[in-house]
Amino acid sequence: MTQQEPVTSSVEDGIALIRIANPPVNALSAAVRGGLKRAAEAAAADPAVRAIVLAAEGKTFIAGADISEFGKPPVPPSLPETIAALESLSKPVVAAINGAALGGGLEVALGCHARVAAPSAKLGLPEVNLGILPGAGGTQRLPRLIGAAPALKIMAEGKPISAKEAQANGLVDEVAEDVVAAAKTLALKLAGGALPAVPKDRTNLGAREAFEEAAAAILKRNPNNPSVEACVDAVRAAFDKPFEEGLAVERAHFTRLRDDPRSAALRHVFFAERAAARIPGLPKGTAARPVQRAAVIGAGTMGGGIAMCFANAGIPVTLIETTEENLQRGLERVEGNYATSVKRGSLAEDAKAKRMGLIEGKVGLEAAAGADLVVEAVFEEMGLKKEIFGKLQEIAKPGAILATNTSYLDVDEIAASTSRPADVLGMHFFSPANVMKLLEVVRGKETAPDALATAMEIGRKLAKVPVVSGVCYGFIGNRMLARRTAMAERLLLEGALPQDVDKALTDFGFRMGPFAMSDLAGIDVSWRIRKAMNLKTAPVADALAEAGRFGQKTKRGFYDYSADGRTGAPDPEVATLIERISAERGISRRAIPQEEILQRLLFPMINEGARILGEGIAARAGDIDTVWLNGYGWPAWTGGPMFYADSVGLPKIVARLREFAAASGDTNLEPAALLLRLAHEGSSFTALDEKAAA
Ligand code: TC6
Repeated sequence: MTQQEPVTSSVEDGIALIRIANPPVNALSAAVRGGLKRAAEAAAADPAVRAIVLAAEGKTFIAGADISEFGKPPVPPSLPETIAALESLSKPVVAAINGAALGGGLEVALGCHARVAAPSAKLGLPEVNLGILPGAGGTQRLPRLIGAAPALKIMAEGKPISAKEAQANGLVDEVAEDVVAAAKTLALKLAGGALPAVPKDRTNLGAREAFEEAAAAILKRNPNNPSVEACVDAVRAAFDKPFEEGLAVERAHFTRLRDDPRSAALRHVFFAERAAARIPGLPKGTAARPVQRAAVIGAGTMGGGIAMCFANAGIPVTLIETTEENLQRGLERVEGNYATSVKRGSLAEDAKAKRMGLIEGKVGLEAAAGADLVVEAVFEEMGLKKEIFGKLQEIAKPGAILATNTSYLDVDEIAASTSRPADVLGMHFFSPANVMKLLEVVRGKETAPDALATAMEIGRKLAKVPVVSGVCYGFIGNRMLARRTAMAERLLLEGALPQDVDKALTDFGFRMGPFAMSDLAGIDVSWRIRKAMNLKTAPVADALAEAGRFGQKTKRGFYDYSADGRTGAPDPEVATLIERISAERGISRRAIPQEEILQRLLFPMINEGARILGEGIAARAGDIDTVWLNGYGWPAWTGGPMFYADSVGLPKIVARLREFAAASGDTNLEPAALLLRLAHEGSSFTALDEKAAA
């Protein structure tokens, strides 16, 4: 089979129609760049060509540079050279933007003389999300086209704008359903006249003060973000330097950032998230079951949040409770959450009404009968869950998916309480469910392939990042978290204070440390669970809870919140309490260096991640990273726990774990078999994933 040329060109009625066809998203691979440059040169040389239209096949215009080429030796022509070839043509080039024009894709369109976009098209410069900045003229052309302040906003936020917005700010000249036809008409109109290229001077930049004001606000919102800082610097160069010199400033930032390990980590994040959507072992062509209507059992904080996810995605949902009173309380909480969004300006009043209209409250399990997907979100109590699933086998439609939102419990045991275990799986949302992006989809041993495919597809429809996990206590995320939690307590007993432990993690890049998090969630929640299970694993947290220090809600927990109810201050009383518990246990306290604290918190989690991978609970190391990045606030520019482990070096982690295990006598800290093997072979988690994908 001959491979289709990624760029083709045909001439008709004086117009050269250059088409890009490089599925799935028309990324600007070396072959596309080469094809574009040759097509531009051929159009320039052909006397029959009066104008050029640049179009693309599929639903995307161009998704940008081919990210998989970063980190490999560059292949000419470069993207700036390719764009220069289009821009320097003496015949008009019009971009027909049929779908997303992102990054280098928008930069190609900016190198054209005019742009027509479909109403559904999205235009953006999302490079900051990959730790870089636009590197093919975007930082110089966009400000000169629409003004420096609005251009900086687009590139620093990394969020695409709609065709309508792009027309309003002058980025596109026309919005049309049939972009190719409209672009042809426009191209012929421009032929023979002066070409409306992006001005190379300061005409359109706007007021310098407005730019500096916008830049200061953006830098404040994005502290220590090298990509955003580079965007500001490059756009500022548009005021201070001629066009070509501005391009050089941009290029220098681009190559520096592209070669920074933080950008490599963010590229890993991009591909890991997409790889997580592929389910190993799923028969080819497995189709998802249709889901027209959902039901959520339990209108607590979690159940209400899950119902909101369905309503936000336009899927009607029945929210089910046992009593009218509980139901009303749940519905009021949902309404209150939407009202807060309206007040903040992130949701229109009519959109709120529409979403509330999609949520129907009902008392009694029978109301689940109409749903294609039922999500149970009641207390973490096996008996209760089994009872519900037992009843659902009669109530739910044949073929309806029966999902549990359990965070820890055995999905196989729950599935065994029904006569239809093939329909059962876990859909583990994270709190607050309407905000957090992670969805762990738990595959039971009997779960049918199409049930799994359905949960993954629905997850994406709910704007979540779904990751498949096998069945084990705590699944991927909470199982690893348990290692960190246990170690955090141990560090307190050995000499650290809550603020020392939290600081190690916030300095690493987490928004919050484990103790500040505990105070926010409520220390009493896990205390009650430990009491019920007769666990003595967290003596400090238990002592605080017993003293009525439940965290922010009682103004005291690991920290003192008496100042404003939200800002935690270190509390000498807590230090005294911890010192007392250490003394009672005969532990002589010592000052623990920050680096040791960090390693003792992170390395046991990585070790548990290796076990999870070794047991096949997670299919890829990248899946584990995706879980931690989207559900637990792991800093993206380190790539997630397993990618970070590779960057630290697996032999170093093995050596430190052995030291921790020897010092504590805790066999859990002994390096996992898979970690040992990879370290011994000089391999890495990344290499393991690559081998599995090949
Ligand atoms: C840049 O342009 C810098 C320029 C300066 C140079 C000097 N490259 O997301 P999906 C793959 S930086 C390579 O699931 P959707 C993706 O991995 C770039 N591959 O689809 C997946 O592959 P798989 C700036 C890419 O419909 C498949 O395409 N641009 C690229 O939900 C489908 O992807 C961006 O950051 C790429 N650029 O969303 C935009 N893009 O099937 C990145 C996608 O083997 N892309 N793939 O797993 C996106 O935001 C989205 O893909 C989308 C389509 C909105 C275009």
